Amino acid sequence: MFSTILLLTWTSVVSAHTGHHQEPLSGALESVWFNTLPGDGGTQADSVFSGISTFGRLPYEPCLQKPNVNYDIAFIGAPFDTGTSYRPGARFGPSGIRQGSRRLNLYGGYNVPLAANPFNSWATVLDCGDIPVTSYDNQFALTQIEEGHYNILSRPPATAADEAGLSRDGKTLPRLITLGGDHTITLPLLRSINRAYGPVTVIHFDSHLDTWKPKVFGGSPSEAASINHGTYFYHAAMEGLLRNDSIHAGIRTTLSGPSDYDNDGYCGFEIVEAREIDTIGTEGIVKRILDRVGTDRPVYLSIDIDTLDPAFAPATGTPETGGWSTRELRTIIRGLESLNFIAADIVEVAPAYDTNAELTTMAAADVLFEVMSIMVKKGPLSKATGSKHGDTEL
Ligand SMILES: *[C@@H]1O[C@H](CO)[C@@H](O)[C@H](O)[C@H]1NC(C)=O
Ligand SMILES: [Mn+2]
Repeated sequence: MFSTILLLTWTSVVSAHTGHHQEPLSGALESVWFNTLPGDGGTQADSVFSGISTFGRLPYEPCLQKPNVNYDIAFIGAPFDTGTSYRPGARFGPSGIRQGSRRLNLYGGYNVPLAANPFNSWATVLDCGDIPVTSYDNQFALTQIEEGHYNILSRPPATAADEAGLSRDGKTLPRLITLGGDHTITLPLLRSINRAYGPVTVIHFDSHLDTWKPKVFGGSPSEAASINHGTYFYHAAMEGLLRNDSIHAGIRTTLSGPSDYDNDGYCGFEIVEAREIDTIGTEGIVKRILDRVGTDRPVYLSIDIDTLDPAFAPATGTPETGGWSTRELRTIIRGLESLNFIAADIVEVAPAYDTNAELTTMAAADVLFEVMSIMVKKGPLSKATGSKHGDTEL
């Protein structure tokens, strides 16, 4: 078999060089370099372990440089980590998650429990690369992230929906999934979302509250310092970006004192503790979230990888023991498929602390596989809105 291919190749090269005939180059050579062997990555010219990484080996477009590129779901990186309190390194999160996601669609990417294939559906899904982010000026970096995200958010989606009506001005928009970055990035992401949708309900998976007042978390020597990965939700609440029906899940952090929980409620959150899973199980956690968040409104999903126990995701900024397994978090996310997720992020993946087996980046990629699957399953966004158009349209 191999010798036949080599012989054909050699023959073609010789023919081309000697000029005996004009065209056989493409056919014979392409059969060698164009890799279509089953399990080797399907339609692409390189194997699942070779080539340049994009999320799930999705097509890459530098969307910020190409205003006419359209998509239904876009992955976008925000490599920012200068808002961290403990271990830095999440600026390498986007590239690490892409590396950990290579094998997602090795055999096609069909999601068995959800009975959906997010790689082969109605949706155009792209990797838009990273938003340029300075590491020298946090305030400017947050502006870069907001404007970059809003540019990619505010285009018409690739797949026209039957009826518009979800965003503030009646437009239908694509869904964005942002790869962080430390959790500070969620503030500029919510500012961008607010420009399109107004205040949104947030489902926040994390071991930490992240609603701390600046004076509690990091002090406030300056306005720039007051915005960090433990305070961004406090700022988001004060700026009116959150609806007062948001929810955290996976919480198990120590506190400055019980008043942290009062402040958290004021900021608009209810709390599901990580340890509740011991008594109510994954089904109970899903029910707690669904009871809080109705199916009729736009929901933003923010996932800190430290929701997972460090046994499953050690490579993160502020690890906390006593967390959920990757299986449990994936099950809980699949349980939320009835909700209208307009956008999502995954943050605090700091690959430098990972195991050689890339446990954390793999976990982040697989969690996002569930997120993109439920987004695809829900259909185009305007059809997915409950209150105006009704779930029956699905
Ligand atoms: C949000 O709702 C909670 C009770 O559900 C309330 O205690 C809190 O004050 C509210 N926050 C704001 C900003 O209105
Ligand atoms: Mn956290």
